[in-house]
Amino acid sequence: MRFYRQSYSKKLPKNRYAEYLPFKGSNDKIIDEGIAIYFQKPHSYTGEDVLEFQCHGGSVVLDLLLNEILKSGLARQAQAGEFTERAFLNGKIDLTQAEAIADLINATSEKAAISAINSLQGAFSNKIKELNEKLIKLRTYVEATIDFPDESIDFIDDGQVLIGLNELTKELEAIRKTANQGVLLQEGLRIVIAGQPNAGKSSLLNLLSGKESAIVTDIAGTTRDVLKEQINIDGMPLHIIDTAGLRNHTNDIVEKIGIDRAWKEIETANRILFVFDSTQKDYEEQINLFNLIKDKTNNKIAFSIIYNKLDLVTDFVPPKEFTDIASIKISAKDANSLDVIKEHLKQCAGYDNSTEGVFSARRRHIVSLQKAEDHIQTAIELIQNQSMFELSAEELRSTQQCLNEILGEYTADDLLGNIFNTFCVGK
Ligand SMILES: Nc1nc2c(ncn2[C@@H]2O[C@H](COP(=O)(O)OP(=O)(O)OP(=O)(O)O)[C@@H](O)[C@H]2O)c(=O)[nH]1
Ligand SMILES: [Mg+2]
Repeated sequence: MRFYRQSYSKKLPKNRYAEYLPFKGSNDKIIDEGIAIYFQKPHSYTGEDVLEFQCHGGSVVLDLLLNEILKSGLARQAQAGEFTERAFLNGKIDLTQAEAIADLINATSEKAAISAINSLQGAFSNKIKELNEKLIKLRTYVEATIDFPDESIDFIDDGQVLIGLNELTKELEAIRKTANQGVLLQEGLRIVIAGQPNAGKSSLLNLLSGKESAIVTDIAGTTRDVLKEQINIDGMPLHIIDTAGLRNHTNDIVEKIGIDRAWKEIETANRILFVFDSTQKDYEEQINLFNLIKDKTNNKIAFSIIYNKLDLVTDFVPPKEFTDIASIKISAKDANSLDVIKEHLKQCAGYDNSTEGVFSARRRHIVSLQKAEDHIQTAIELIQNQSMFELSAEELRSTQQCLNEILGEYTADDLLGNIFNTFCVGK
């Protein structure tokens, strides 16, 4: 900022015009030359006065310029996400749009980027705002029955309010489903491959990643450390984690550490692919291992059983203990199995191929939408069963609160802190 003032006799460039000029340091020496643009409030990203410099690339020039600016005392380095936070606080964007900016920057697939752009353009917020308006209308009728208990309110009497509330529930549900797709596109899934040594876990990782990411040998205990690969299936990001084969009887210190690490990864998985060595005659050990994983994860994580090495066995009969668990039969050595696994993972995640109308969303949105649905449902029951309008009105107030939370109205400071901390510096 300092150079700019010196070279222009302390005058700012014309509002919203790109001016080419030298950037001078405090000793009057030219550090670089480039473009300065002045955005007068409120027509800037943050809604405040902003002066932007565009200089040549390269970290040294950038550092020199930045140091001069900081030395001038006229500016300080922004916190992570501070520009976007200011834009939000100044009412330029709502919270879902602010989050969409971070999602756009972090998008790992084209579909994820498209969904973030849609949110940034208001696809998600507008839906919530529409719902909010409908809700306010319905609330008015319910509140009126409390304020004027002796009057007959037509909309209540002819059941229109209940019809409206039921419609609202359906709309909320539809938005939650689309939002779920948005979360999947942004976050993806953490998939941990687990099983006995030699079951073919690393071969599965290699098949999924399309390269020799892991060493594969017929020696049990080949993988000792955790191996991670990121892939995407039709735009859905998957974080695939290969782990050391799980067994008790090993004296190898390195392998033991690997097994400890494997357990840590298993505990934080969204889904565990339990690789089953179908060539083993006796299933008992693998069934016991599966049950151990299930117990250790408190039965909270979803499983897929991957029956592997099917190319080596004829007339394979899966253990009856696994009948109710999602499963596929593959050969990790056969490239044709790749489509089978991908289809299975998409199906398990509930991933919809089409991105028609999809918008980026966060887990906190899903939680708020679910809470809003629950409150409306209770409100409906209270009216339907006992005409308890006061309690029902309270539930509808809470519904609105949940919707407002999504847009960032009345949002707790610590939540805002969490959201903007995830941004990179300079946005
Ligand atoms: N024929 C056949 N061989 C397979 C298949 N999957 C894996 N193998 C072989 O089985 C052996 C073990 O495979 P890995 O992928 O290293 O098994 P792992 O589960 O990672 O083993 P650890 O890292 O020791 O726990 C290797 O010789 C692989 O080539 C398969 O589907 N068919
Ligand atoms: Mg391995």
